[in-house]
Amino acid sequence: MINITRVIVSLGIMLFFSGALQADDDHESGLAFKFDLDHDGVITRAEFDKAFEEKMNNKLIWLDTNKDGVISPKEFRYRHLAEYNHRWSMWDVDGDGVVSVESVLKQKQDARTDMK
Ligand SMILES: [Ca+2]
Ligand SMILES: [Ca+2]
Repeated sequence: MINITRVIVSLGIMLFFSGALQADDDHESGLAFKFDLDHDGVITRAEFDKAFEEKMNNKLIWLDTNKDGVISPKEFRYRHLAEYNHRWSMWDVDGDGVVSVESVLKQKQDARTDMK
């Protein structure tokens, strides 16, 4: 029971942070395409639910690095630390250990402009 509780708590934390970090327009449009499983231009609730299930199952598999069926806090931290380190290396281009909020916002804006 303790492990199940841990997984549920971890999932809640994971969903909160992934939502907080990725909730922007690009992410929403990406999700819309992903959730339209049969690519007919319409997302049904059934497609939405199925896409969510697949996404969560894939994420659970990804998080469970030793494949024992339990996601430990160490595994959870390990996977997300890699993502955060990658993000930091993208932000701190000159490697001086400091980034301005303005430069981060500018990078995001430049990335959007490049995509257009
Ligand atoms: Ca569809
Ligand atoms: Ca595990």
